[in-house]
Amino acid sequence: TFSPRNIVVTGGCGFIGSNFVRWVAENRPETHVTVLDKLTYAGNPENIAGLPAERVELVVGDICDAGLLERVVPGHDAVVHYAAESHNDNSISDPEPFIRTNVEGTFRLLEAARRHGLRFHHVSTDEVYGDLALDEPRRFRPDDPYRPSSPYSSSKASSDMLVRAWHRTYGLPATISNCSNNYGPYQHVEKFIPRQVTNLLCGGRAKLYGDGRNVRDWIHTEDHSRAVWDVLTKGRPGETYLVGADGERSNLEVLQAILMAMGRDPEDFDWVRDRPGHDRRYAIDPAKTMEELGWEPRHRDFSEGLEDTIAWYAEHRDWWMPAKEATEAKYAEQGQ
Ligand code: NAD
Ligand code: TDX
Repeated sequence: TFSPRNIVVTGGCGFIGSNFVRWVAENRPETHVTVLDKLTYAGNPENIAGLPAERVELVVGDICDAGLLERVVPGHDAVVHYAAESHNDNSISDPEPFIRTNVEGTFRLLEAARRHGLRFHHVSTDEVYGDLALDEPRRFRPDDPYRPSSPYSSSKASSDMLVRAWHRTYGLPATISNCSNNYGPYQHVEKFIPRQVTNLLCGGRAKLYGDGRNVRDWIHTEDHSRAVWDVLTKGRPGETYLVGADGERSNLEVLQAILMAMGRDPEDFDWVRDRPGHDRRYAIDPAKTMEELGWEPRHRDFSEGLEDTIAWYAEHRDWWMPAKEATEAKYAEQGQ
């Protein structure tokens, strides 16, 4: 196994990256983390506030900045790459930053890792495989063909392909994980679960796209953090590992679970305009990751995880309030 002592975590002030940084600080105290984050609208230094300063350092900057990477990367033994533009709806209204950060940014990081001999772990998404029909008796597997649908997922697919090529051509010791939909604390209010929970906490209404039958495969972000650590330390370079927790649920089911957990009428929500090109269903077969790395999810009770998440948002109004108004104004413009 690989025992990294100094890692760069890109996007470590975002939702999933900050959960990973807090997991490492708590569970792997021998590992120093340098967070490299541009602090876009989605990045918030409060997400990693209060961690021991001798173990976690924040560098504010852009992964597309090759000069900055030359200063930050040397002296580290691995990059764990979370930084991305991550929201499908944003990628439909303005795709350009997705190409820049997700494609060009990954290219710059790969080059820096190659020059300075770092191991590279690339955090990606199940959306690169496209979507499944609701009744298809099949889940995504690592060797499935790439069939991305949106500007977001096609930019992530592009970045995965760069990583595969840098491994094959230059021998860069790189791994990729493709995870399903995460939920948990510190997720931006633009995303499905936090949006509904905070709408209700603000006295607004929940908003469901299309016919509500689209299926997402939910995993608690802490289970994702452990999986990324396992792939980084035990995964085989050149390999792709799928991360999922048997969490398939329709959006309507999730929304009604939120409404009921918050003491509302489960029919009391708005049907809104569908997302263009909306993927129907995602589903992960995590067998390889479980068998090869011994990883398994610990948060197996979705309704418990959801209730904890709702409680977190109820207790952290100061964290999400500043982003709420602008996020909803943008949705209102799009009829969503
Ligand atoms: P997020 O939008 O919450 O966070 C992204 C972070 O990256 C922010 O802190 C932002 O400031 C930073 N960032 C953006 N552009 C940057 C740049 N050019 N340079 C440096 N930092 C930059 O995203 P998230 O939901 O936490 O997702 C993190 C990663 O996990 C992404 O790569 C995403 O594709 C992947 N992923 C997400 C999910 C999910 O359910 N959210 C599932 C699977 C994979
Ligand atoms: O208000 C809403 N109403 C609604 O019905 C929102 C914001 C979303 N939805 C639907 C769209 C999707 O079917 O809920 C589902 C989940 O939506 P998002 O939270 O936007 O997630 P998704 O598009 O599935 O992508 C997420 O998982 C994979 C992350 O945002 C990606 O970064 C990750 O790669």
